[in-house]
Amino acid sequence: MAGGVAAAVLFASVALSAPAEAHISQCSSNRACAWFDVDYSGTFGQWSGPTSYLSGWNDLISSSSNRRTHAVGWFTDSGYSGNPWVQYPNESGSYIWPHFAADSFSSLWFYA
Ligand SMILES: [Ca+2]
Repeated sequence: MAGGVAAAVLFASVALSAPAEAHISQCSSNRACAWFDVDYSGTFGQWSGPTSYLSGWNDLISSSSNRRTHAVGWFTDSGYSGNPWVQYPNESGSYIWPHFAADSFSSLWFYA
């Protein structure tokens, strides 16, 4: 009986972790995506082309994902300047201070 309880608890903890993982699936193919919070949570947005100023998103992004077939570059300043953070196809990540990418992206480039 004790083994059955332990198995039930383990199953419950796995089920609880699923929703956080599911958020990354918000990102559609051929898009670059971002979230206000780490671990692909909070306000979600996605882009299908280069964006010289991430209006409404400037210095607010804490995680991002690239579901294109080519790289994207997130830049810490507008107009594709400042420090670049390149993500190759199907790469994702969360950024926490003092990582330079934390709450710093201002523009987004789509590499060919
Ligand atoms: Ca910035």
